[in-house]
Amino acid sequence: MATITETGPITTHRHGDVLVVTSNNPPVNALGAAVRQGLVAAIEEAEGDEAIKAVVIRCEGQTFFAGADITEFGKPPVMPWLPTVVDTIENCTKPVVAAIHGTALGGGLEVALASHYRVAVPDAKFGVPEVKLGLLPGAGGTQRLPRVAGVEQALQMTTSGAMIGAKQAHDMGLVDRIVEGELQQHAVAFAEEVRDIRPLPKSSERQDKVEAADPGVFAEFRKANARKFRGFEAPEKNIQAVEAAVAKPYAEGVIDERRLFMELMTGAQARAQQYFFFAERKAAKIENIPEDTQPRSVKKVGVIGAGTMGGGISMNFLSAGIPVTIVEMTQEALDRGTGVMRKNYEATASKGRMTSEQVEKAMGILSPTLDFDALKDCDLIIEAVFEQMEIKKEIFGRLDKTVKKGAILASNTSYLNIDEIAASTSRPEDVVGLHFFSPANVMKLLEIVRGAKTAPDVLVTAMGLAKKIKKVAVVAGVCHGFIGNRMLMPRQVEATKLLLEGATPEQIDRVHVEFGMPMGPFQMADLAGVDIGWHRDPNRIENIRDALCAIDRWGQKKGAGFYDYDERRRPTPSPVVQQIIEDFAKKQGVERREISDQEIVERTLYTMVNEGAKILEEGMAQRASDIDVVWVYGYGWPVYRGGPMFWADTEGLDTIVEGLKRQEERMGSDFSFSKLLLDKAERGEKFTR
Ligand code: T1G
Repeated sequence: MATITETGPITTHRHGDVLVVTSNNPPVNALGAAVRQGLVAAIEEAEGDEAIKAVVIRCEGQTFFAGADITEFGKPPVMPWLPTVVDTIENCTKPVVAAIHGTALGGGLEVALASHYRVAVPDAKFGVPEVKLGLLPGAGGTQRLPRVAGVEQALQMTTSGAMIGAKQAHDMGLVDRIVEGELQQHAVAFAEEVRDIRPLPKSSERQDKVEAADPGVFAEFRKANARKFRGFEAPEKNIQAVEAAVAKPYAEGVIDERRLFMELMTGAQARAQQYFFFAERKAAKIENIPEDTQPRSVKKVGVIGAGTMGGGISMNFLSAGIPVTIVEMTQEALDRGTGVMRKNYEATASKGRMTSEQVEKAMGILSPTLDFDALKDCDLIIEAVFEQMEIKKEIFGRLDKTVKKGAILASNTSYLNIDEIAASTSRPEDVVGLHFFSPANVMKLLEIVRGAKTAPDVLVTAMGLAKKIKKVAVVAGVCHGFIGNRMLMPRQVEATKLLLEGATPEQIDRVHVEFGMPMGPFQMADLAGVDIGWHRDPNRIENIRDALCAIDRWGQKKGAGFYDYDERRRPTPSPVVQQIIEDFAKKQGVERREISDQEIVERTLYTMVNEGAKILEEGMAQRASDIDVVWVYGYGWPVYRGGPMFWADTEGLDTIVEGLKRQEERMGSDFSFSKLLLDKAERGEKFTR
């Protein structure tokens, strides 16, 4: 099998009368300029040699093309651009077969769609995740996908960016054949089968599925997804591009696609979401540890505490196939905890996101026990008990005496000092914080809290485990609240003071929701529980929160908190709460006044940026983009704004400083400027560019 040509990452081999075109462009065969040039050269070679009767396009390494090369974005385009490449493939006069393994994503799926046929291995995945980058498939994907897979599937895939499996792809007509075993061999055999079939099946010319589309599908789809797409620009433009595929022939529709793509590509949201794509991956890199640090082996996990957090944490490991020994103090607490875990799994299964076998498999590797010593051979133990330092120190002291050497001892504490906890053991180098966010089996964020003595391999192990349990992990330093909750504090302090000064819970929440947050500070308090951290003494009323808790207004779970709730938990402003606020303001002699939305932004969002700058200057986060990853994944910061620090750069740090200066007097001693923020603003620098 002689190598006929090599154009950069693309090589071609002759197999009989089939030309096999191979891309070898690690790590994910991104469709960079050299790959695009090589693909066009390969098609020209096929056209120019009448001995070649068919073409197979395949990739070496982990995956078929995973999309355009995102690192090229924002740089001057290098020809040929992808639309030209895909049209060259489709216009080849000989059948082109795409041989797919791994993840055919974005431009990769567009290359496959432009090919006349597609064969795939059973575990191949397909998707058009451009919407996650604030874009749309810009190389004919919005025009070919509806023609091949149908309009509804195209709408789902382009606006969610979610991957689908090979079977689903085959059932919708996206894949012609699923092949077991040697993919290249099967693809060549398939090419031999179809080599003389004419006319060639061109996706861009298929009209049956777009003509069959129900005209009302677009309005229904928009209505059904309005909440999910709120604030985002890309989903709507994906829908418009698919609408063009229905309304117009390919040659015209693709012009609409190009226009819509450029509108997105040049917009702020795409820049923010592309920044975030790399920010998320950069968070996995741990600074100041030896490059070759190896992870410890973790085959068995122990969890102490079967409450909401302990149960949720356990589920993450069980779902990844890692056995968990869960310890409680009483049989009743243990049974309740494991019962909740099973109920959560069954709820997931009822939504079709898990099979009942998977539920039994997960629950089957859970070992509930009252015996603390059962933890002794665990490789990682995560303490998830009451947020009280003395209790945690006592537990870590017991762990130190009980568990094998080399085990990692982790606390799920959300505020407390990991170094102090570590000091209650003889092995502080094995102690780390693993701060999960509630509900722990759902929220993707994990803060890995690096103690002063935490060993490098403990951090590397934690980071590797995070990926295995599908979490996005960020390394945080030891300070009160680490990264996320620490930035939450100035927001909560100022939001509460604004209530006394004249704002209402619904005004403050509205400002945050309009900004793009899923909910505002008071809606969040009602959801999480107004009573979290309350001293539980109804006679001790020192602030608005005490006053609400004292009359059982603990939030949604009590049907009342900062808001009143109906039986379907729909919130309405509460005159009782308003009266409590006004009484408090009077008692404290606070002069109430009209509060502008802008003041709310400056005192709750700008102060978060200031706190983020302090976290950076104290070395409590490795980089500004890590702070953004925490807030997008931990609190729902709108990813189309990139995260607090990226957003601050977009606003301009001088604007942030000016706003804070306007509010400095009102904020009083609760506020002090970050020196780093002032210096960067002064020098016209940014945090994230
Ligand atoms: N371009 C450049 N680099 C990429 C890349 C891409 N498309 N995808 C991944 N990488 C890098 C990534 O930064 C990391 O680098 C390494 O590869 C491993 O990635 C016209 C315009 C494919 C599922 O959005 O979803 O096509 O940190 O850690 O967990 O319509 O990467 O090692 O230096 O994520 O195994 C559309 C994005 C582009 C796919 C693999 N495609 N990538 O996951 O590895 S836009 C995407 C992924 C487009 C056209 C439009 C995942 C993956 P480093 P990783 P992984």
